[in-house]
Amino acid sequence: MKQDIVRRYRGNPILTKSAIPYPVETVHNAAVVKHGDEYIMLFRSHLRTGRSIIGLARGTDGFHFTADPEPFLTPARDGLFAEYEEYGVEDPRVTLIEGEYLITYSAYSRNGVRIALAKTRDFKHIERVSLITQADYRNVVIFPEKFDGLYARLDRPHSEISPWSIWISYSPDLRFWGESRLIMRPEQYHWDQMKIGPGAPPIRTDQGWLSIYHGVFPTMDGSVYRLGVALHDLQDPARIIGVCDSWIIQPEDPWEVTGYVHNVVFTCGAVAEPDGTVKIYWGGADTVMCVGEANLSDLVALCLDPSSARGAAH
Ligand code: BMA
Repeated sequence: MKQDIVRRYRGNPILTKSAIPYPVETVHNAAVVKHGDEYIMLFRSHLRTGRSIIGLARGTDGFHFTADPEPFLTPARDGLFAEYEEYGVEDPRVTLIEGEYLITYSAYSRNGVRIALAKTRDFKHIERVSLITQADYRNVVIFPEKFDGLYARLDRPHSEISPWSIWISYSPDLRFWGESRLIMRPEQYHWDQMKIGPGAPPIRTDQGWLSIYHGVFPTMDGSVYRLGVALHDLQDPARIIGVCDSWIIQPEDPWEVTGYVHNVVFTCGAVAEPDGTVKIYWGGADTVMCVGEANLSDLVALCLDPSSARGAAH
């Protein structure tokens, strides 16, 4: 039998609400990074109000995690951030750049959803920096390197005219972002036809930046969230070199098929290991956290090989 491109960890799900020392209903859509000897996981949890907070769990092997006694990030209580986080904080992504971990997360309020940026060096002290989008944006992932002196991010604005697509934007200082362009759109009558969005922060490989993104397909039984891969040019990340035509993982395990939202695998983080593998973390059915492993070179090949790639520039 042909081996799956993403090898699910046999111990999935790796983190569930029963392991969290404060009351939560879900543990999902987590960012994961290596910090010193530890893997740090920032996960989203629904409270019984239906609003979300962000917790922290840590471990040493990337598979076993223990949650800290208190949540990591809850809605701000005063100032500008309070105004925009009133309905909760969701789906964190973390990028290490120049010694600082940049955390982007969705801030929900009566004004809509926008993206906030916070930073930390040690996952103890966290500083909110700026609200870096207007309303109707989600899924901001920052590249771990600058391009011609500018920070770069992939993002996903909402539109009533165009299917929701992946855009790129640049910034000199992480506060002011511009030069925005649409760089990848959903494909008609295809697993990602309804909308796509950035997932894990891009990973540098010799052949390009590997982006693991999500794509959504509408069915008579609701939407199905799956993950795909695309490769961006190393010097010019706005240039897509190749996209795998197929998804790399779809909801199959019972905790991915059934849960708070059925049929969802959704990633906010992946960790590239020195041995050429990558640990991909995903939320199952917006309820639990899962992990799987893949070879980076296999994912790159899927984007580039004529037998599996969709081709250049969508
Ligand atoms: C998206 C976001 C994600 C969620 C997914 C599936 O729109 O809300 O946080 O995992 O839907 O419900």
